[in-house]
Amino acid sequence: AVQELESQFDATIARDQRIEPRDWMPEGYRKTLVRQIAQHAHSEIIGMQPEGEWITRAPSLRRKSILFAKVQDEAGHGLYLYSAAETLGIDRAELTQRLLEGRQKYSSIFNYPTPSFADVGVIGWFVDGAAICNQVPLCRSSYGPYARAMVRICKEESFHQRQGYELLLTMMRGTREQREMVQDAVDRWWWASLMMFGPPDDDSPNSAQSMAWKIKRHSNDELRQRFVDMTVPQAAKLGVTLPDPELRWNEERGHHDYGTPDYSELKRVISGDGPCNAERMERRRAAHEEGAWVREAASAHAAKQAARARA
Ligand code: FAQ
Repeated sequence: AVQELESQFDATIARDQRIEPRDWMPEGYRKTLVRQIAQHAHSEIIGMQPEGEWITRAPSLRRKSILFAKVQDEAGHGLYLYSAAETLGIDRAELTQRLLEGRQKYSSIFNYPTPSFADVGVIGWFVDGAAICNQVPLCRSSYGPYARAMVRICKEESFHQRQGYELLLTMMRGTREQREMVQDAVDRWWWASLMMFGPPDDDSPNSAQSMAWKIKRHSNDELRQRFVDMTVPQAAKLGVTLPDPELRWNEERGHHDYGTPDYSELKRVISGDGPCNAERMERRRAAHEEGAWVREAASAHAAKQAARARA
């Protein structure tokens, strides 16, 4: 019987149809999805911190309200993603627990500091730009609830990317000091942004199976290349230099060649030893503890409602 279910599952994947929560799925498929969706959700929530630090210090009311809206969207993305994970039979409380115990990861990129306001612009341009490259194909991911969550998230990410780029265009039209702030932020975020796409293909243990299951649609290196090709003309238009002496157009390949990111740094940051890992986790833990009373009140309220409905 399991064999029959398995061949039905394989046929659904082969036809490019969606797997839905009620469908039978191999345990490995479920596990991989929980791992990837949870990591994605945690990234959105922890990803509120680096830019969030600038909300009280934004240079104008307009910039403050834009930043507020963006960071709030990230909270929303985290919630859609936790909901998508819940359809796989695991709840958000458990996923949060796993994050806090260091058993689940979040994106390496959110472990870097944001010392200047130009970082807000560069995060929008690079980090949201990379997120779009990675997530647009995930709208066609084989698991229905994940793919559908991605559609809405991508629309919002593209607004985020534009707000970052527009902020940088404004700064580049400003003083020499402002232009230097932008270039400095670009220099600090470029390589870390390339590493968001994960290890290179020959060192990516999960890629082959995830691609066979059509959870992932492209390899890490393919998406990284797409991001480089998309970003180079944007950098030229903005008037900044990307900090890679090997970066050049390759006519034959029809792509830009680029240097190799320091993947030992990626490994270090993923394993907890990046510039802000401890700070990010401490803040996340404190927010969770400070929110305990809200969760208790909501559960007590729900229990009361349920008791009333029974009476
Ligand atoms: N950071 O075998 P692979 C955002 C781990 S965007 C940390 O290649 P896979 C929006 C990987 O989990 C950021 N860990 O793995 C935003 C695996 O470890 P495991 C979030 C990384 O899954 C913008 C191991 O290394 N986006 O939040 C990283 O096939 C601005 C081996 O790697 C997503 O999560 C990394 N960079 O491919 C918010 C997108 N790279 O689990 C706020 C969905 C790899 O076996 C502000 N995720 N690892 O212990 C994916 O597409 C994939 O999971 C990849 C990794 C591509 C990230």
